Parts: sequence; C-alpha cells; structure tokens
Amino acid sequence: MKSGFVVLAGRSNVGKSTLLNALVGSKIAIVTPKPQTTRTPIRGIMHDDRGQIVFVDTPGVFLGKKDPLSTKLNRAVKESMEGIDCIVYVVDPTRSPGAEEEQIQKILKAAKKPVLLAINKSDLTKQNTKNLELFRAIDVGQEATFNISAYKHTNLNKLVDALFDILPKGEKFYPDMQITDLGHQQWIEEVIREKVFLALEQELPYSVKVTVEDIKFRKTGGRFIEATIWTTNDRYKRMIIGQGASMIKEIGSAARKELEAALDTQIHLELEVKVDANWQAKL
Ligand SMILES: Nc1nc2c(ncn2[C@@H]2O[C@H](COP(=O)(O)OP(=O)(O)OP(=O)(O)O)[C@@H](O)[C@H]2O)c(=O)[nH]1
Ligand SMILES: [Mg+2]
Repeated sequence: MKSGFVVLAGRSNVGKSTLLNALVGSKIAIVTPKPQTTRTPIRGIMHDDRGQIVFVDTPGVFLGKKDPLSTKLNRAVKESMEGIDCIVYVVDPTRSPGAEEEQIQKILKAAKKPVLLAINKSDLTKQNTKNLELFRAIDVGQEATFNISAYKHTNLNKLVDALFDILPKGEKFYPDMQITDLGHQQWIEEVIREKVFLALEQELPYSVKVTVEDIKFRKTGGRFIEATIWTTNDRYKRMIIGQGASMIKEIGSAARKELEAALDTQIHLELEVKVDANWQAKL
C-alpha cells in the first residue's frame, strides 16, 4: 500500500478544482470561469488498488489585488505545502505566463518537494501555440511533465501512475467510503457560492460569502435550508437581489437543483442577502 498527500497548486483559473473533481471522480470542489473561486484548501481522496492519494486543492495564486481576501488566499497556498509528499503544479497555456507563475515557482522551490508539472486544458491547445512552448520550458526541477485535460480526463491515468511511483509506502488516512474532508454544511455553502459566482458579473463575486444558518429535516421527507449571502455594501446587495428579485431567484433555483440532484431529496432553499462591510477583514 502506498499513501500520501498531493497538493494541486497553480495560479487562479488554471483548473485545479476541475482536476481534483476529475481525479476523485465526484464533484467536491466548486468550479467557475472566475478567478479566486477556491477559498480554502479542500481535500479529495482517491481510493485505488495501489493505495490512497489525498489531493489538496488550493486557492489560486493571484497577484492582482492586495485586499485581505487575496492575502489570505495566497498565504493558504504556502501553508498547504507543509507536511505533504508531492506537488502537482497546474498551468494553463490558454494564457501567457506572468508574474504569478514566477511567484508560484518560488513557493514550489522553497517547498523542496517532488513536483509534477501538469499542462492543463490540452483539449483547447492541441496545436503548438507559443504559450505551450513557454510552459513546456518551465523548469522547477519537476520529475515529469504531462499534457492533460482535467475537463476530458486526458492523461490523468499517467499523472496518477507517476504519483504512485513517488508516494511512500503507508497506510490509509481515510476510510474507504470517504472522498472529502468537506463537511455537509460547508459543501452546501460552496454550492450556493458557485451559483453566485456564475450569476454575478466582474468584481461582485469576491464581495460575497455564504453561510448556512439552519438545515431542518422535514418529516414528510426533504430538507429546509436557510442560508445568508453576505456582501460588502448596499449597492451590491441590490444587485444580488436583482430587479423584482430576479437574480436571487436565479441563484436560488440553480443551487436548489444541484442540491436536490446530489442529495436525491426535495430541497426548500431560503436565501437572504445581508451586508457586512468587513467580512473579508475578519477572515
Ligand atoms: N477546456 C477546458 N477547460 C477547463 C479545463 N480545466 C478547467 N477548465 C475550466 O477553467 C475554468 C477554471 O476552472 P477551475 O477548476 O475553477 O480553476 P481553479 O484553478 O480551481 O481556479 P481558482 O479556484 O480560482 O484558483 C472553468 O471554467 C473550468 O471549466 C480543461 O481541461 N479544459
Ligand atoms: Mg479552484
């Protein structure tokens, strides 16, 4: 038996969470086209005949802003490198490398762990583009480089084979049925936050956090969930609610559908929007 912890690291939007979900075979982490989607490291557990791999999805390294949220997210990436066995460095050749890649490479070198480079989104970059060459030239002392598509599951088996070669012999960390450390309530909050990110434009998503206030199991079956969408000012609050409450209805309906499908039960979801100007600073 082999076992160990593998961190998925890279800049925002490269597909780390998509890769986590693909490797574990279940949607654990939320995925959106917007940067800074992942806010806390989330573990996804892969069970295999050869052993167990605990993947740690991390927030993307993002240098665009110096706000308390970004500072916290960048710090979380560094902290995730402690006590792990290997790093999968995920890059996205649909964008050119920039200062963020340099920042990540510094973190990787300081971590002094084995690295595998995963050049993602190969479904979009099959032709040899200029960016692809730049990413292929990356040298962080990696053990190997893989062209993958997290979206289409391309070459993920090769990546996993290489991980099992690197990981030490060891016992399981989690029981066979467990695929994540994400708690039920936190998962519901994340599903709602994903729908907020998908519905709202530009900067607005980063002003938002979601908290579940109450989950009641109904005698007749189904669940009643009360949740709050927090934002930083009244103007944002009005935008999240939308004209005639159209936006909040859209968010609620999308979240409810996903929760119902995943839990296979009827959900009544009650959403309220509240303002807390300082929630990011309190993190
Ligand atoms: N075409 C294609 N799109 C992908 C692939 N992997 C991820 N994406 C898309 O890229 C976007 C970002 O994906 P995420 O998985 O949220 O990226 P992330 O690295 O976790 O982003 P942060 O959490 O913000 O750091 C989403 O729109 C995904 O659907 C891939 O292999 N191919
Ligand atoms: Mg993510």
